[in-house]
Amino acid sequence: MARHLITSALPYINGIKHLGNLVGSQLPADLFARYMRGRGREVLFLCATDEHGTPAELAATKAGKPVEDYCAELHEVQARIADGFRLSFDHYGRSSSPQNHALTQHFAGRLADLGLISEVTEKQMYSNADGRFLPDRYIEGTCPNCGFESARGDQCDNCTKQLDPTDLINPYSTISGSTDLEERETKHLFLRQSEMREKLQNWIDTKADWPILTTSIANKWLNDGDGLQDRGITRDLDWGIPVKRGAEDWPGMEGKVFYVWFDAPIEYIACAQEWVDAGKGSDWERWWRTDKGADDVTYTQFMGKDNVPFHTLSFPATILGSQEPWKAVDYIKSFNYLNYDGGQFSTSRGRGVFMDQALEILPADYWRWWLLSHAPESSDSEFTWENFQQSVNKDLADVLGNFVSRVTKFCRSKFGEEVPTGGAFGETETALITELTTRIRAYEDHMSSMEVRKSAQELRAIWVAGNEYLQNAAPWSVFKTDPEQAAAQIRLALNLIRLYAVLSAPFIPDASKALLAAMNTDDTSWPDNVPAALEVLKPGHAFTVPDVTFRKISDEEREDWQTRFAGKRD
Ligand code: B3M
Ligand code: ZN
Repeated sequence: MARHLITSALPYINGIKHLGNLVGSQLPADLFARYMRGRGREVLFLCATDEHGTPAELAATKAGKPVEDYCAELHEVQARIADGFRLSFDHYGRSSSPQNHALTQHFAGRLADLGLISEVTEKQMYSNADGRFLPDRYIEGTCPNCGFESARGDQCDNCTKQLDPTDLINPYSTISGSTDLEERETKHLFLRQSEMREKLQNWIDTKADWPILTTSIANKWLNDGDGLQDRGITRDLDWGIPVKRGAEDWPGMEGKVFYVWFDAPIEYIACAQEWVDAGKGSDWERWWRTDKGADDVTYTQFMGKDNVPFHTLSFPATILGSQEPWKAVDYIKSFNYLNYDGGQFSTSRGRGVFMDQALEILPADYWRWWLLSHAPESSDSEFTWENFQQSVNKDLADVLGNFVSRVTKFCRSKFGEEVPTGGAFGETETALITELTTRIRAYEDHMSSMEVRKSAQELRAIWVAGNEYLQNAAPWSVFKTDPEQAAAQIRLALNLIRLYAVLSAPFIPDASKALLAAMNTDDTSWPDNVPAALEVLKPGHAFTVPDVTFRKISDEEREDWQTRFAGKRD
């Protein structure tokens, strides 16, 4: 049976992520991992904190802490919050791990041996006021491509173009704000991506099934202007993985570190080693080496669109370039941006809801449901409090929650807290089973092709079908004339609750658990056969009426939150 290696883009260590970050990678990756496990597939789901580069250094300086301490602390914070959102990583690693140091240095040595790394003496921006070079996020200015005024030295957030600090118009230091900058010579390593252009183009051309969003970005960088550019993979920074050629020193590169985007994707592999070294797994090579069994692994990556160039070009240049039998990605699922209430989420301005705050106001399932059912797949999407309130109140409270409560309470009052005996299924039941069968097969298709919104829509339709059945069957009136038939109807409805728990688990894992507990079963078998799945809970099986599955959001709460998250987080 196919095994699934799943990775989410690695969140930067520099603070707590907002809901836009969450829905762009970690959350849909979790949905897919949970679904595949639910279908009985073997899954290795990995994520880690991305700890190097200027984002980490800048955040540590701001927090007044040594960067190692800052990273260790924020890793724990992010791991705890990920847990709060029920992100079911098999391992949550750290790109600063010894495993990643060794592997990154290995790749650099290997690529150098194969002539794919060049040493270039180049001009970099030096700040006289700060007494240092200003790589990447230490420098900002106007984007030469789109005119965006706070483009960073490594990439423009507005148009996603990868930049060099020297490309920026009107540059300034983000440390001191100084514009007293000059170009000074320094030596760096470059990955000769231009040499790899054809190999990469051929590889991308085999990916006809990838989302257009993914391949169009890759093709743009492969073919724009002069074609794929060589990329600097080292930096004049203190914090990072020291530049070495395998285990050997690299003459002339003393005191320099690898560029964060060189070592971060390598952490996808190193993370599997960490997983083994932490005693959670026994063999990482069977997931990552095609000569050690990884040939039957399907590898899927999840990320926001701004990360696509690095995953379709830079990282593949590293692993294909090494000519070693590494497992390459099979499918890249990329996302557009989630906006916040008429603007953008902004980490620097504290605009929007951050992961820790979200969990302070409502449990994870409420957020998971809204975010996934509104995932920015075909275009950017927008979070508004009205929309959030409406989806929670309708989908979760009225449709799913209400079904559970009506069925279990009615049963308790008429038949007691056990699955009633007697009666038989008739036409209405057969019709429901037919509809559910069609819908469940459609849900499976959408889930396995990672169509997140369509999956959510189908799941909701499956919940609605149960409600409509209950409405039409009306066991509360049938009971007065034909208690046997009402018993059969309620038996079916109780079984539907278990079925809903199984199908909904990837979206709302906590509610799913609570429903299974109330139904007093740990049978999570997938409904390959729907009629059989609706007879798992036998007559006489005891259950309990669960607490409120989902509560409604009031207008006062909505207004209060709207004001609270409008800006300036302290
Ligand atoms: N940390 C960028 C981001 O969080 C970056 C992803 C790395 S994936 C190897 O958006
Ligand atoms: Zn731009």
